[in-house]
Amino acid sequence: MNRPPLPQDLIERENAARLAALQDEYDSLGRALNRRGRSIDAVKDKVKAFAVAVPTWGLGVGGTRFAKFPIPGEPITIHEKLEDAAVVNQLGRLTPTASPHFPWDKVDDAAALREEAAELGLGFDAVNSNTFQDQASQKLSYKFGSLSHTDRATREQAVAHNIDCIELGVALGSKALTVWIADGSNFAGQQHFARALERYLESMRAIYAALPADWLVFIEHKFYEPAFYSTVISDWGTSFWAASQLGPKARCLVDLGHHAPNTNIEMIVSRLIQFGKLGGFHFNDSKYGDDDLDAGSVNPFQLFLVFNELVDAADRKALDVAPAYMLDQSHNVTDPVESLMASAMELQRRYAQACLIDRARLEQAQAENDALMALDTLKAAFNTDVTPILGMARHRSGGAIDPLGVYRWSGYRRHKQNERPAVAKQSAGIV
Ligand code: RM4
Ligand code: MN
Ligand code: MN
Repeated sequence: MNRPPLPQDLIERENAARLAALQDEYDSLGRALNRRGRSIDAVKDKVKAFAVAVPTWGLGVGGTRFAKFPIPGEPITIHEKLEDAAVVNQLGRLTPTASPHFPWDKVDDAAALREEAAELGLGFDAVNSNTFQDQASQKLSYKFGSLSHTDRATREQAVAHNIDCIELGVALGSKALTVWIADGSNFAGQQHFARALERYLESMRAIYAALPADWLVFIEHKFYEPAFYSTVISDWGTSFWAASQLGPKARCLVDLGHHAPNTNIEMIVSRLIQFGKLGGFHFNDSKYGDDDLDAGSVNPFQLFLVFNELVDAADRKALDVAPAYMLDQSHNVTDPVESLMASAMELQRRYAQACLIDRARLEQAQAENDALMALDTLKAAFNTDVTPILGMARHRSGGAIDPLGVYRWSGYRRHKQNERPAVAKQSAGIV
């Protein structure tokens, strides 16, 4: 980090005031874990290596389809967004990459953007294409679909955009493309389900053929919205089928908000691991639909259960590639920097707890059909307060023991008000 956005000595000063208490709590938890046969340092080292990408679009204030309420000092350009992403990473030390969205983040000189990010201590994760909106310069409309459109020329335009994204991603140092399409229908009979999916696959074959050798493509499913009757890539089954047809570089991406309420998402994760097709995640939380709320803010136990599957699979060496972790949230009522820091730490917390699960005890309970003991084993880990482990991991990585406190104390957002023009327009929309 050659150009840290916050003075590092501010972090060190704040840490110095908190270190003795942290060490005391860490040692106490260490003794408790020791009695359970676990080494706190081993868990801390795992936690220290944990990383998740922030979405560039999540750094701006989000909105609903009714309104958006901008905040003073909000980042508008990709340069400002990277600066804010660097704050998230400097304090939390677990979000070293940003996942860009094109054409929103498009710049003329991608190599220069890569350097700019590197100066801030950031790299780039998967690039995201956008064929769910029409751009000013665009010839053909996506109103009735993109990669699965009935019109060949429209499909070709959408394919070309995805290939552009790959090229930009190569210049940025990314290694994956995430494709989410809004294609679908709003009325029964509007679309021939099978033909639409065939057209999608044909388009995806062209995109797949343009992938560099060391790249992956992530297929993101979503069961509704903005198409409210049917979507072309509606669920993990369809995503799995498409990824299987395409080949080994195609994987399924699970956005936690893209399922019907009460869906057993952790089981979907297990299935995709078992079938060798899990590519990555868009973490967020939801109560009703694709709410894009902060990860773990509604259902932290579900998040823990997802990490249970991931840790279990890693222990069994059942993952051929490490799944890509990304946040995909819309921050409508909070400061995005705060939400992203808190969400990333929430993931790290559930991961740490999943590392604490007594797997031998769980396996024995399962073998003996001891349902209560099985749940108790999970709950013993879930109920462990791992805050000192997270704090120590951050401190050892140069981050803040109390990231939220230091961020507020730094007055970062206030300073940015003077540098960044106020957002005049109160437009509705996701970003
Ligand atoms: C979609 C989906 C995509 C994201 C857009 C902004 O619902 O989650 O991943 O790129 O929203
Ligand atoms: Mn998503
Ligand atoms: Mn979504």
